[in-house]
Amino acid sequence: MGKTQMMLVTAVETLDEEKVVRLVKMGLQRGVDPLDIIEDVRHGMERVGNLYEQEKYYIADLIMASLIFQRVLTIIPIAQSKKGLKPQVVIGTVEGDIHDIGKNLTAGLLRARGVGVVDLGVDVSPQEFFNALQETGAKILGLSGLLTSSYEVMRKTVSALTDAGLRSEVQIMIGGLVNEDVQQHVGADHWIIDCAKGVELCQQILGMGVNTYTESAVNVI
Ligand code: B12
Repeated sequence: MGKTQMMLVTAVETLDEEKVVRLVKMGLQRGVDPLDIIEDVRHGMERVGNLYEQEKYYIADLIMASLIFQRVLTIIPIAQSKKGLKPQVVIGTVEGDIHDIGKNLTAGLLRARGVGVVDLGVDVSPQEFFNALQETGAKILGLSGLLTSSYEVMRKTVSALTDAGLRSEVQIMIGGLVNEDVQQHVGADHWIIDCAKGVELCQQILGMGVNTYTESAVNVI
């Protein structure tokens, strides 16, 4: 990791909002890929989470970290969504979980790349996911979750689709705090921790051309 990148990760970790903003702007001016900058900020948030786990930070610090992330997104807004897109992806944060920053980012990038998204929001039950897939005929389901307890809800959601005979018609990707073991447990097709890769995968599944994101998916102001 480069020195400036390291400084950004540390600025997020220490919740130094003004320094984060300065470093993000500096990165953009130097032509750093906006999605790489977002990845660094995510990395810093992971560290905030670790400090919370070690009881060195409190819930207020988690809230502060999410506010810093939202501020960063005002500096790096995702391009305007294209209008009238056919729903191709159903996405949501699973029941019991309200972490939505990564999910919102993914939905925004998908729309910016011309992929129609039905975003069910947070705390979404297996039944609600099932209903949305049936109503829209979307072929991709994106489940987001950052709590350990979310894995079981993801598994139940996949089971509900299997029981209803819908599983083979839908590609399921999970995102958030996930890994291959979680994917296996849940019975999903893919696991993603970098939304840019998730968007690329959706485009591939849907048979769309894949371009670089920085050129058209993200507007820098
Ligand atoms: C910010 C934050 C919060 C904020 C969330 C604000 C919001 N609107 O989302 C608030 C303060 C509300 C919060 C609350 C809680 N939190 Co919290 N939180 C975090 C923190 C620090 C950062 C999460 C984040 O936004 N990261 C930045 C985004 C961009 O990253 P991301 O979500 O991973 O998304 C990326 C990818 O995963 C991907 N992606 C995400 N979703 C999807 C979906 C698809 C389909 C695809 C393709 C890709 C994709 O795209 C993104 C960009 O690449 C994490 C620490 C961590 N390690 O992540 C803890 C963390 C997740 N929280 C934790 C905890 C314990 C809680 C609370 C229980 C605390 C409490 N005692 O109340 C509550 C739970 C509330 C609930 N019921 O959900 C724990 C979970 C531990 C566990 N194993 O279960 C963590 C890991 C902290 C820790 N290390 O202890 N939290």
